[in-house]
Amino acid sequence: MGFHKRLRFFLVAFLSCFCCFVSKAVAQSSSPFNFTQDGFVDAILVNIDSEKKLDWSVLSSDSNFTSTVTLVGGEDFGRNGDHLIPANWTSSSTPIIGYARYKKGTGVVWTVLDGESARSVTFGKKAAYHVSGGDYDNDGINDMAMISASGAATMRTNPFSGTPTDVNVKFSKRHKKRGKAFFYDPDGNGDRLALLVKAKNRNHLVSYDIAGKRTRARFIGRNKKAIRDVVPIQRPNGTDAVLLFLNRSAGTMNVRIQDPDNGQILFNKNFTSDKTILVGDYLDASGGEFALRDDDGGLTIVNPWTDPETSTTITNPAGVVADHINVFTFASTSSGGGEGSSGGGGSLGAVCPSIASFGAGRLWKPAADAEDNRRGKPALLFTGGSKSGVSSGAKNVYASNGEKICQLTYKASSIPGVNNGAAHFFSGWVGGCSLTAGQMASKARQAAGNTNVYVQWKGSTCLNVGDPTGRKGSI
Ligand SMILES: [Ca+2]
Ligand SMILES: [Ca+2]
Ligand SMILES: [Ca+2]
Ligand SMILES: [Ca+2]
Repeated sequence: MGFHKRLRFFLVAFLSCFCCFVSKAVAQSSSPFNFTQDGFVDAILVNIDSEKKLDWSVLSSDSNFTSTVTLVGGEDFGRNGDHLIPANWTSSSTPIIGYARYKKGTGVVWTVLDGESARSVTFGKKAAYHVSGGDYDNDGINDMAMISASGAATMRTNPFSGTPTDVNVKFSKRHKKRGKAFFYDPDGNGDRLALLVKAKNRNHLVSYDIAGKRTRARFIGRNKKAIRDVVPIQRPNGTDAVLLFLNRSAGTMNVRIQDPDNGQILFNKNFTSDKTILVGDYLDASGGEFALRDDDGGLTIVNPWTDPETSTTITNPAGVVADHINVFTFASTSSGGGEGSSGGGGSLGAVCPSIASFGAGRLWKPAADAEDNRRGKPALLFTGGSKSGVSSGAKNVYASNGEKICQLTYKASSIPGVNNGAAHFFSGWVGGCSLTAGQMASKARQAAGNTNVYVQWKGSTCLNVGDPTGRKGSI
């Protein structure tokens, strides 16, 4: 009897889960990352296994993101710390997975899984912005782009299919330094490689098309707060608007969508979830949607094109959810915005203008007790007032000379309320440096002659960890 009861419970839970989602119409348009051929983007799911390797799958759009589809070759493809570059690399209708990794003496190596074999292309310098997800020549196949520290930029079409072609353009060095790289398609003629440049009064949007034609628009509004991400989002008419993901105070994020021609604000809302943002055509409603990863690990997909906007929540996907748009850099030190200035030492004061000690609500654990790659590696936890205002961006760990030696990345808790609802950052999570405390200490000694390290906290304040192999603070 007990067995039957349990079975029925599962069945009811399963059905009620299914009922709350809208049914999908037939495919309307081609999608940039659609494994299940239903016309809608699937969410990419990555897990790090105990050997630090990446296991890939997708949350399929045709199951309303409730079921996981395993990918052929998706087991152990890439490793912790790699940047994800899943895209239509070889055909406009078949997305494949891939990753980018910096290799000393070689450059940035982009590797994709073409059928059963991995293929690699070297493209881009360490300090450049690397942009994956754009299609500049509008053939439906993903292209590579990079903007180097000098502002010199290259769009490479057909890197893994046909004959690669490079188109070189030049942004100003100042724009590269102050800008966020992305791409967008304003008119259906292909993506433009773009920088959204923060300025005192108005932001500037500077972009190049594949023919090398430059456009520049002034944007309504300015942002005192840091711009976390800039991504394209498809409007109901099929062309792209520009979505800005902005830091606000106390764990609040602002999502703003603007018309790329004149900066007109099309959508503007604050969200208390301050986590990752994904963009894609996930739902049947026309135009693209954006998705936010919540505190409790759930994923909320928001359709910004209805008034008021509508949203759908997906419960706790088991892994890191990603989309096909990725802008990344391998620069080893970071300036104020946490993005891409070129390498070199500097001083601790440049990266940590103010320094605090570990007090209540802040905890440095030298060895996390998680089951996966996080195990035995440092974890950083914040609760209460020490947690408020802490962004979910990666937290850099610096040696005492200001050299970045590691980064910890945020992981939403799979068990709400664990450790008093603490925000967790790990060395061994996706995008983290994966060093143990002992390795961190020896890296700090190499850099600065002592084992003391400092970790970013909130705003421009860092916490003095001291020797990373010891436990600091309490929650
Ligand atoms: Ca799909
Ligand atoms: Ca594995
Ligand atoms: Ca292309
Ligand atoms: Ca849609």
